[in-house]
Amino acid sequence: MDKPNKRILSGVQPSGDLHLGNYLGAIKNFVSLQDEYECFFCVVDLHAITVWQDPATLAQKTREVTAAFIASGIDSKKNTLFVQSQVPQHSQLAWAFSCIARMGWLNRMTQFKDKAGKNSENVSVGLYSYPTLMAADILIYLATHVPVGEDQKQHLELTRDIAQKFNNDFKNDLFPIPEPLILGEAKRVMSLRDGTKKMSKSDPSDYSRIMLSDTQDEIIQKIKKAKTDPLPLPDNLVAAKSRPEALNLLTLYAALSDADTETVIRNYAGKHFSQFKKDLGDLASSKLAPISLEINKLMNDKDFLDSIINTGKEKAISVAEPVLKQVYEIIGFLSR
Ligand code: AQP
Repeated sequence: MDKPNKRILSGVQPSGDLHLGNYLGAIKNFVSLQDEYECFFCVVDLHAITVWQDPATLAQKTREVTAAFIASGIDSKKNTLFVQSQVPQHSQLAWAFSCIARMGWLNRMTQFKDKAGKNSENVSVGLYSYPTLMAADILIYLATHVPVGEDQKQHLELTRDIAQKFNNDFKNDLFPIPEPLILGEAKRVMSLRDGTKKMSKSDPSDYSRIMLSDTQDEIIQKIKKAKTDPLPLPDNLVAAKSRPEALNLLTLYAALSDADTETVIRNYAGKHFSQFKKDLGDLASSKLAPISLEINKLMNDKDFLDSIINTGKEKAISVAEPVLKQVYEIIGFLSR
């Protein structure tokens, strides 16, 4: 089997409205990688059901994430765009990996602790074992690189551990040890209501996040109302780092304008938040408006979206199936 040396896999959950963190931490970076890498981008609906999803909404959100990929500039012809549950090899490999991963490894996952909180007896088994499915998502394509936001770094380390243990246990070198690609200025976009909390789909406050579906006015209003402190803007990065809300907004400005955060800090040093928020609101709304418009257009053409999803499924299966076959042989399952 030919081993790729520059192949990417990454995914986004259809678990709610996509927000600026998903865009700047993931989708925008996917766009910049498509010329250099062979890319597989998936809508990870199997991950989404680790928490309750309304069936009708799930189908709609699955198409919406696909539309967001395309609207943000991902070329559906050049890359493989697909829906995770349509490629059964992910789940099949995930089972094998759940027998490779150790309980102690999963017990260390901070995202599970954050998401389960005090409710850990009552959350789904899937929420706990999710990182083994993520490892399968990546390794079923022998992906060498994984673009993720900083929040997913620990899960990728677990993927590397699983790949290594599989290779060692079965004395082979099938799986690459994938590298994270943590790109862009906005590696961890924080909530607009609390600069110490990640911007997230599941935050109960709509004002904590900017959604790709927000109107220009909503974006401007949300930035205007974003939590800040009473001081003028900081004049250096060290000072900004001790003010999480200020740093978050400055980082957003940098990421949206393709500048670095230190340049933005220099340009706004000592100025008032009112002027800066106006500029950031205008910038964010002008960057996101064309994407939101295109998503709406694509969502009105279900047949087109479904044809892309269908082509992606065929392409994904043609790569995943031979890898699964080899895994089964290595493990010692009878050939099918
Ligand atoms: N706040 C963020 N900053 C930077 N990157 C982020 N990502 C998510 N939030 C941020 C990146 O977006 C990609 C897709 O994420 P996901 O939707 O699959 O899962 P998630 O990280 O669990 O996203 P949410 O919004 O926090 O969802 P909920 O609230 O449902 O858990 C990933 O590459 C992620 O790093």
